[in-house]
Amino acid sequence: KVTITIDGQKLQVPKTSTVLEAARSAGVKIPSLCYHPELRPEGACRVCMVEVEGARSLVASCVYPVNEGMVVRTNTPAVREGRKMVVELLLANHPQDCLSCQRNLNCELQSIAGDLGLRQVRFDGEKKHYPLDDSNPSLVRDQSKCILCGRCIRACSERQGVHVYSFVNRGFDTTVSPAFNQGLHQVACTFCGQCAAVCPTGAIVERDNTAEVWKVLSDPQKHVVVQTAPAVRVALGEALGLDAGQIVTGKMVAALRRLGFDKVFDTDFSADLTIMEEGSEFIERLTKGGKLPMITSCSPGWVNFIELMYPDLLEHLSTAKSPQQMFGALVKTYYAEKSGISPAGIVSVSIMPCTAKKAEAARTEMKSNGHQDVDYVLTTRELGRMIREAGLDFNALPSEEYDAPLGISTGAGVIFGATGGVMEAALRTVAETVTGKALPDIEFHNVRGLTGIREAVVPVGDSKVKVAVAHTLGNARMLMEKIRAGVADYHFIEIMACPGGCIGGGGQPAPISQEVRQQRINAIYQCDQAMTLRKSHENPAVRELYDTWLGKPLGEKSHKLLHTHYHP
Ligand code: HC1
Repeated sequence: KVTITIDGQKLQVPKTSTVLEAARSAGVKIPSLCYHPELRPEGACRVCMVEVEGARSLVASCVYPVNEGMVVRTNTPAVREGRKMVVELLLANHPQDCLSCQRNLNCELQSIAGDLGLRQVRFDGEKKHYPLDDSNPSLVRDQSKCILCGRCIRACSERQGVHVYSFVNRGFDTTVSPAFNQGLHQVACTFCGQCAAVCPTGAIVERDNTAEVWKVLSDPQKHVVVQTAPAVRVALGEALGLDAGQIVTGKMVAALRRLGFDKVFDTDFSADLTIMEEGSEFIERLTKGGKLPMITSCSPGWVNFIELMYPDLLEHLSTAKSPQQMFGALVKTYYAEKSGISPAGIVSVSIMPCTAKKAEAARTEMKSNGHQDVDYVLTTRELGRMIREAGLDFNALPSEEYDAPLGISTGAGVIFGATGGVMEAALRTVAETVTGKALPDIEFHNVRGLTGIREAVVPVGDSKVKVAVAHTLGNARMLMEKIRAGVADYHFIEIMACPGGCIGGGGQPAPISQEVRQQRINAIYQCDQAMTLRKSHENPAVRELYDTWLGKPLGEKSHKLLHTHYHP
């Protein structure tokens, strides 16, 4: 530890701290833009400048290390003036269209300008004009709003190991771009949206599909059904002013009804169904000698990643469609038949924490009965905006229940939303199916948590099943390299593209920190504990589906509707 003084306050801080970390640990607020607590600091924007006694000029606190006896001032006329100047220069060539920007009221540049009391921009700089990159179903990039903080570059490289972005050109012409200025659909982008999750401005955002959804909601000829992903219920509140980790399932259902959806269903139902299919596939591979380790296939960012980076390992992927897609397939077939509504008149919408889900739904093979399984995917943030646009007082809404039967689910379905949850849900069912006996304890704590890669050996009947769980694509890459090298002795692996699993998805309300992820995860397990049924094979609606319509897991109908293939 070293002793430093910040604004007259004596502090003991770790000697490896930067001035910014030391200040923030003492509750001293220093604005920052290029700095992100989970990414390597770069010191590029200089908004975090402070005065350090003895230094020749103001210093960027995010990269300036502390040392014994250091005296720091964060609020002097020179500091305030310097920060204002930096922000004015950023605004001088920033489009002044805040009121119509998707990030209005949730933009870090806007908040800092507000906090600094900026009332005029003294410079009228030349504006940058770049074409929008809206070449893909998931993300839209507007480089004219980019402030060159480089957070997207670092998130994509350090966290995801994908390296789509880099700085290109020099001086005023510097931009952040994929190689050769190509569109995201032309490069190895997985559409995970972690770039959008860390972007401080509106330079990278989800493709907004709310207008299309409003349109079908007001069309009396359309029967519009909606499914909500497990992780949305523990994060939507944040988009509407509530604290992180609030469980808002009932209010969300009520809000969706008020928005005009004809049926409000739950992706948790088809998460249970996924366990039936994927669990049976795993047992079959284990007992009859299929490709192992089997790897989960529900995270579309991850599926894109393995298709792009490890096509030689695609046989390891479960062929089960994701819960979103299984759900969509059932809506246009089972539900259409049961309710007597023509599939052509049904619009299937899903609310997801994920930007890659938009691209997944648009895949050409994701069709049943000749109809696209899922017509529109909205992120949690888009749903938040629709609720605000409709003028609903979210907090005052009553708690309502999902519609039956596709809204009936178990605790195993909801834990899909947290890293390790799919594995735990699968183990609950696989262990009981293999042994025919009830598990004494259904909670598998060794696959939970936020460690990047977790491993466990789980007794299943007479065998010992070795499992691994990874979140973020950087960690996924480590496991894939082990498989490629022939040194992975796992039977079953769960991979989720985003940090923390879907609760930390690229479509969730920002900002997301490790603390926020933990709060959302705690909420997910609370939802599980509150359920009467907590194992997928006990879901009565899933049982009825198999008994009356689908036959058995991995049966002919399941194969046609609920399984898929991949593109090397
Ligand atoms: Fe997910 Fe899944 S858990 S992928 O994270 O398997 O997005 O929440 O909906 O499909 O169920 C996302 C979440 C989600 C699917 C499920």
